[in-house]
Amino acid sequence: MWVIYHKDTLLHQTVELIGAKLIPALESPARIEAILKVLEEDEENTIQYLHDKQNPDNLPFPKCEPLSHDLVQELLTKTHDFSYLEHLKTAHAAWVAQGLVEEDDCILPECFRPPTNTTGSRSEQPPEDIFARMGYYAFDMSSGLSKGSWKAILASATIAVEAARLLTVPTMVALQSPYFKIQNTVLALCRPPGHHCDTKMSGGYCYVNNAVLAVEALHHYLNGQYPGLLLIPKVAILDLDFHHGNGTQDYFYSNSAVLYVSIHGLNEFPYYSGFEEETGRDSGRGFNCNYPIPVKTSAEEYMAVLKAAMDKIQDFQPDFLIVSLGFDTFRLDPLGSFDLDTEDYETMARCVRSSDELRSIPAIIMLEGGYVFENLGENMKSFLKGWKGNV
Ligand code: OKP
Ligand code: ZN
Repeated sequence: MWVIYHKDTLLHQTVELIGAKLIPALESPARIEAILKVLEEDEENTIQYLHDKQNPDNLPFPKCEPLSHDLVQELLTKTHDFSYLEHLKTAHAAWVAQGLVEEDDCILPECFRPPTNTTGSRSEQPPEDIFARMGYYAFDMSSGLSKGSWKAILASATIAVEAARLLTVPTMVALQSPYFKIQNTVLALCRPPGHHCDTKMSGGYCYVNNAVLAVEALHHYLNGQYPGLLLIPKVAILDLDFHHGNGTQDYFYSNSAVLYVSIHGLNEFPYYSGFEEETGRDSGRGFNCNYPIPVKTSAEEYMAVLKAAMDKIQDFQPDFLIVSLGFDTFRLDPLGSFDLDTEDYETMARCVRSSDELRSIPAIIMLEGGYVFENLGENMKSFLKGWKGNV
C-alpha cells in the first residue's frame, strides 16, 4: 500500500470548548503518530515521506512530473476563496502582533455573522477587524488556529494532491501492468481533515477540503497527460466518517461527474445537512446520496447500509474512488455513537472492494476523523487488511 505522510501535519495543535471548559482538541497530532507507527511496522507499506528532501523519489514510476508547490497553491485558490486562504495563513500571526494572544496560544472565533442579517450593507463583506474575521470565516468553534496551523493545512492539502498524482501517473503509463492492478490504492494521511470545510468557512476541525482538492488534482494530472483533450473522470466519494461531509457535498452538489455518498449519524454534527432528501441540484440531481443512520447502529445494520451504498457506487461506474475515512464510527469514540469494533473495519473494507469491478477502481483512502488515538492504528490496520484481503 502506498502511504503518504508529511510531518508538518503534526504542527497544528489547538484547543476546543466542551461547554465552557477549554481542552486540547480531540483532533490531535497523536492521531497521525499512532496510525503512522502501525503502518511503519508493516513492510508491505511503501511510505512516501513528503517532507523528506534527502530521500529521493521512491516512486516506482520515476518518469512522472514532480509534485509542485505551485500546483498545490493553484488548486487551493481554484477551490477556495482567496481571502479565506489569506486569513488562514495570516490570522494567528496578526493576533500575536496585536498583542491579543501569546505565540503559543490558539485563537478561536467568538462572533459569528448572524444568518438572519440580510439588510446590513456590509454583512456579506469580510470585516477588516482580524478578531471579527475569525468568526466570519468559520461556522463553529472547533476550528481554532495555532502557530503551526497553516503549515499543517498546506501539508494536508499537499498530501491530497500527491495522492492524486500517484494514482494518475500509473493509470496512464502502466494501466496494463499487473503491479498497478494490485497497487491501485493510495492512503493519504491528511491532517487536519477536510470534509466539513466549504470554499470559505472552516468548521468541525476542517480548514481546506482535501477530498475536493484530490478531485481537482485528478483532473489536473489526467489532462496534463493528454494536452488538448479534456478528460472528465467520474469520481465517487464514499464518506465513511461518523459525521456528514457537508463541505464535500456542497462543492459537488450540482456536478454529475462526482457522486457523493455518505453514511453518518442521524441528527448529529454538522446538524443542518446530511438528510436523505439531499440528492443533488440541476445536472447534479441524483448524484448525491445520504444514508443518515441512528445512533447505536450495530455492525450488522451498518454493513447492510454500506452494501446499498456500494451498489449505488458500482452503478455509477466511477473511474476513481475517494474514501473519506473516519474512525469515529468506533464504539469508544467520544464524538461518534455507532457500535463498530476493530474487526468490523476489515468487514467494512471488504465490502467496499467486494466485486471485481469495485476492486479495479483506483482509489484514494483519505483520513478524516477518529479520535480514540489509542485504537486508531489497529483500526486502520484492520481496514487495510480487509481492503487488501480481496485482491
Ligand atoms: C469532525 B469530523 C467538541 C465539539 C466537536 C465537532 C465535531 C467535528 C467532527 N467540543 N464538534 O467529521 O470527524
Ligand atoms: Zn467525524
